[in-house]
Amino acid sequence: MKLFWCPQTRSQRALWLLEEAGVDYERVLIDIRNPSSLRDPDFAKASPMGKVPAIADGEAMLADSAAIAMYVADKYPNTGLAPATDDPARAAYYWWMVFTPGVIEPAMAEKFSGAEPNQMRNAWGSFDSMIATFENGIGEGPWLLGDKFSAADILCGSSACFLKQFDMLPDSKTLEAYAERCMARPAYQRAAELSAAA
Ligand SMILES: N[C@@H](CCC(=O)N[C@@H](CS)C(=O)NCC(=O)O)C(=O)O
Repeated sequence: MKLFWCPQTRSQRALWLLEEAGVDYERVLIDIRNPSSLRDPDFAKASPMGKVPAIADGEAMLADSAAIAMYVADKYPNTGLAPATDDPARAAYYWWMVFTPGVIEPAMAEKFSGAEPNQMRNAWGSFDSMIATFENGIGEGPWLLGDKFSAADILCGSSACFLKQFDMLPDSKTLEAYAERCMARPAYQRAAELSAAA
């Protein structure tokens, strides 16, 4: 499996995911600021919008960190990164797998741009409702599915880390502690080291 990635971007999530999964993969550096990098033919096929991360796994090619996380977690069930399809925890897992692209990121963009929130109109609710829902979801934790770490923690955990990094994390012991738990994971640290060394 090839991972098309660029350090200090959302592709950090895919790197963390593959390090957690412990599967063989090859990293292909894509400099998103250099147009010639975007011409890699496999990357162009895997990522129609020219965005990282993307993967090429034989004939299977796809982009988007959430889609990649679903693909890898289901392809390698032994990694335990997704509850089995007949496990009732799969329901909460689906919800949290789409929470980052569907709610956290648009709410962050709204907040960042200074746009007026409109809870009823906007599919992501508002930044404040996103934070309240996220905190509630972690609850006693340690992970979104309770004791079981899953790919949903890679997506939402990296978002908690981004919120912290961009100084957008409100005064929340729950989210702060969750971000710390994520960053303490050996696979997270390996991914951070790979990124720093690139
Ligand atoms: N929803 C996508 C977003 C990916 C994304 O926006 N990646 C940015 C880097 S953080 C990118 O590749 N930007 C380059 C560009 O759009 O040209 C995901 O989560 O993977």
